[in-house]
Amino acid sequence: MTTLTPILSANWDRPESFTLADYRAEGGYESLRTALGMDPDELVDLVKTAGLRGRGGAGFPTGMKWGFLPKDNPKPRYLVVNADESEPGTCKDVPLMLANPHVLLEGVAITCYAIRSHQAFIYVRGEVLHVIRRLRQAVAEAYEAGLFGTNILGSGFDLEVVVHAGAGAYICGEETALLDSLEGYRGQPRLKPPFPAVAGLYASPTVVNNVESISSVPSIVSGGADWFTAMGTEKSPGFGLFSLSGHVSRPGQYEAPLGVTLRELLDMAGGVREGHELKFWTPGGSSTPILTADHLDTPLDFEAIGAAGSMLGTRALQIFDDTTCVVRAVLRWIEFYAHESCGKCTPCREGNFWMVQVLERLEHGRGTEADLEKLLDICDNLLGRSFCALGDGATSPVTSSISYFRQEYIDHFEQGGCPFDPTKSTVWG
Ligand code: L3W
Ligand code: SF4
Repeated sequence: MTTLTPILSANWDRPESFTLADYRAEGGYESLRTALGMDPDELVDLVKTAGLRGRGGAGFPTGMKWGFLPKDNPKPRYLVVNADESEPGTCKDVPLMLANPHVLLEGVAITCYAIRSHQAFIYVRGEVLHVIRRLRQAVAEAYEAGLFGTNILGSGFDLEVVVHAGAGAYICGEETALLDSLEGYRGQPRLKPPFPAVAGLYASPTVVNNVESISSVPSIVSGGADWFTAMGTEKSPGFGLFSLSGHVSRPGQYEAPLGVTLRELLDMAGGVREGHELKFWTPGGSSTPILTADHLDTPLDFEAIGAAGSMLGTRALQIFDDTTCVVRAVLRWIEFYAHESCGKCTPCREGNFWMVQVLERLEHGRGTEADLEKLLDICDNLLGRSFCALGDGATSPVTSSISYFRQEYIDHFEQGGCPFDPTKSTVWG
């Protein structure tokens, strides 16, 4: 494995890392200067060649998405940064924006120039007021230094950037719900197609990219496509932030090339908490099917994790040890989806509500074998029949946990209650 990381998190331990002065002292905004001297299409090609894949969960090729913007549409083009990080376990964009807001802002400027947009919005999850303040401060610094506004760095390129605070709804991380919310409407997913690239914000061509995707762009401009593809795997090139949480000795962000394994990440993080064994984990938040200790050596790239029956998602690795009741963990996740369901479509609105009722029954030892079939039946009516990915995602913990831990569900009703002592597990007590 090539070890060129850390990149995005390289300066996080410096006390002033979030300031423009500190960022520039390390060569910050030089990639923007380079980019402004290039042809915009050349930049799109560079990101395509590098093979950067969206870091928000779906892994869609970033350069290809930029290339989808119609050439003959006279409407203004927009860049919208999805900073509505809310997927359970996902906690990479917030520390990135806090510690290194300027790498995101430099990425915003380069991306806007590449896609010929003069207006960018950064849509931030409403609860993280400290991040919103930090970003607004960084944006003000960039305007003052002539990095945003008119005639950026004397190039003739103009760009306005707005930091917008959401109102705290998980569904607004779905790109079209986010656009509705940004336009001032209640955030609910739109029918796709048309994709935002064709008709997005104010029905204009819009690129929606995750914070980490955009923050990776400056290093691709300075390092080049070959440098980027030297990391990771052929189909999942580059590096990423891996967020380890739960029953791990040193939880936090670990930056590594894609294709790193959980075993290698746990080595960096001091292992599963002392005296305990790994029981199950999520590769990319609760919307990705759980995996077990059998998958410790599965490369964390889009293909290998897919072949193992899950998804790379947001690389939110939630670690659960042998003290955790899987039924209780799944119940907590489904309570979240039921709460966050926007209610637009029946399978998700009703399905998640009923899954909570059944899971509660099972967790408290009042379930039956038929309840397991009922859960799987509800999932069958959700997966592929929901309007957006929230409904699909909610089935992941249910179906995967029944597949790996069916006997544990059965133990609950055979023993008339949860066989685990909740005081022994530090996750969700
Ligand atoms: C133009 C086409 N554009 C696809 C674009 C599309 C979007 C991107 C990916 O869900 C996943 C979900 C969660 N012309 C296009 C096109 N695009 N075809 O490509 O689209 P898609 O539909 O594959 O995924 P999505 O709707 O963006 C995202 C999973 O990520 N996830 C979610 C995490 C949540 C957060 C958060 O906390 N905010 O990140 C975690 O696993 O389940 O599968 O831009 O427009 N022909
Ligand atoms: Fe709303 Fe759920 Fe339907 Fe998505 S799947 S549109 S969140 S009700």
